[in-house]
Amino acid sequence: MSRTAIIGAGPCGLAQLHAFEQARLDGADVGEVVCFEKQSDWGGLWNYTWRTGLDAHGDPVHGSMYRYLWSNGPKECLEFADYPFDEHFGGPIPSFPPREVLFDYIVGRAKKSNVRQFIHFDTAVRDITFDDDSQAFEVTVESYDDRRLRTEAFDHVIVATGHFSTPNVPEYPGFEHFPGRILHSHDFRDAVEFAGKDLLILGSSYSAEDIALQSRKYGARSVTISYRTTPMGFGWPEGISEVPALQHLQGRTAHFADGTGRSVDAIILCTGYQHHFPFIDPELRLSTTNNLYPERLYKGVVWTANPKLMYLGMQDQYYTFNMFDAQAFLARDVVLGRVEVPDREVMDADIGDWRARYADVAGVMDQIDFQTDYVRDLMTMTDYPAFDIDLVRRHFVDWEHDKDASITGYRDRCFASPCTGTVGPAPHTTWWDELDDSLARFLHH
Ligand code: FAD
Ligand code: NA7
Repeated sequence: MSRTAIIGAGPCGLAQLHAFEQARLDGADVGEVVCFEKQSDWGGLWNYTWRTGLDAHGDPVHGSMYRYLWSNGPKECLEFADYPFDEHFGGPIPSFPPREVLFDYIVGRAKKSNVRQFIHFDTAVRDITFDDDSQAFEVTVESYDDRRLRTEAFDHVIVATGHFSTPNVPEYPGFEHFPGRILHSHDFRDAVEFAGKDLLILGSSYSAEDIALQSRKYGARSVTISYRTTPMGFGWPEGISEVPALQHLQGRTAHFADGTGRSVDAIILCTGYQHHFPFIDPELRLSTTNNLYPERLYKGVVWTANPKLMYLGMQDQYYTFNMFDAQAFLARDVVLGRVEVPDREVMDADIGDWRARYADVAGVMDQIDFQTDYVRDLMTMTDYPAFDIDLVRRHFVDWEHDKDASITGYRDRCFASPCTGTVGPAPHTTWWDELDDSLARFLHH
């Protein structure tokens, strides 16, 4: 019997288990599918943890999500094509739910497809190698229960461990003498900690934008955002401003490239993450920056040097859950032999074509079109149910315009489902005024 290992039970790993289960229900022989998850529950980043640093077992904490995190894109852009929001919540809900609501949705489909039985929780994958003689992978895992290592053979391995967990932590002159807290966004948990403080944030992407906004929303006295390359340029609310690159610190005072300086109490490094997979043999290990089309992955999924190895969700992400689904259906069909992987040269040429197009991508609208076409391409390869992807593309474009119009108001907008057409109602309280991020408050106010 063929054996497939899935590493991680976050949105990607759960999408993979779901994809196999759909095939099994249709009568396919999917062999044995085993998922290893180092945390004690599923949901990946959406499974909130208060912990930072090391987990209870001495491993790095996976979670990077924080309190008061509302979806930063319309939920309609990530809807599972085969499990609409209407089905899960029994009626329309607003377009920008908080984390707990999206966690509930992700887990809802996983419960419906009854995949928990395939997951070994509290089990960390420590090593993955490929044995040329047996043409199988050797996967070494450690169970936290007894701390024993065991090695099992698998015909296919699907890596779904995410890439927003290992922080990229730069150092600037003066950090070592700064008389306040310096942390990476990976370790940020509760904005209330910074109430009344003057905060410096480094970075100009999603984490910088969101952590700046919510720090101010929950009471920071001022937030200064320092960009390295390009400012975000939103119409920031009073108390938030953008300045050029940090040069150095002198005591509490941060000095910037335009010659200005600010006294700050704490520094949050929203400087992104590393694709870091120390548990994979270097020969099999994806090494890439955070971009929309990593090298060496055919269709963004199949490891060209050994197509029995696949990676999910390794791209930078506009699309999330529905893209993960489309990838998982492809990975499943490669395992089942329903999709034939072409020769290495053909795969390399295909990757070359995508990356050549990516080199010409300029700006967010091009990026949205690029990833839309990528997902569209994936969907031609499997029977993942159709959804109105042109509508999703338009939603992303509108969302970008909404953010430019009001960075504090874009989460109050309403979008139509690409699966059911249902339009999300306006939230009962505008996002800027809403402090309670609980599911109960969001759904049952
Ligand atoms: P993850 O969610 O990271 O899950 C990976 C799983 O693999 C984890 O459960 C982990 O414990 C497990 N794992 C890792 N290593 C091992 C190992 N060695 N052995 C066993 N198990 C292992 N997306 C959106 O659509 N909307 C948002 O609003 C949004 N906000 C975000 C906010 C933050 C702060 C971050 C960091 C990301 C956000 N994202 C958002 C993007 C997010 O990447 C995806 O939504 C999604 O969580 C990715 O799923 P994944 O399964 O690839 O990875
Ligand atoms: P991103 O999107 O990878 O962005 C990383 C940011 O960090 C980006 O603005 C970089 O600036 C900046 N950066 C990187 N290194 C440095 C140094 N040394 N100094 C200053 N600035 C630096 O990561 P995010 O955490 O924002 O987002 C990741 C996910 O989390 C995303 O999916 C969200 O949904 C939540 P650059 O433009 O390269 O100059």
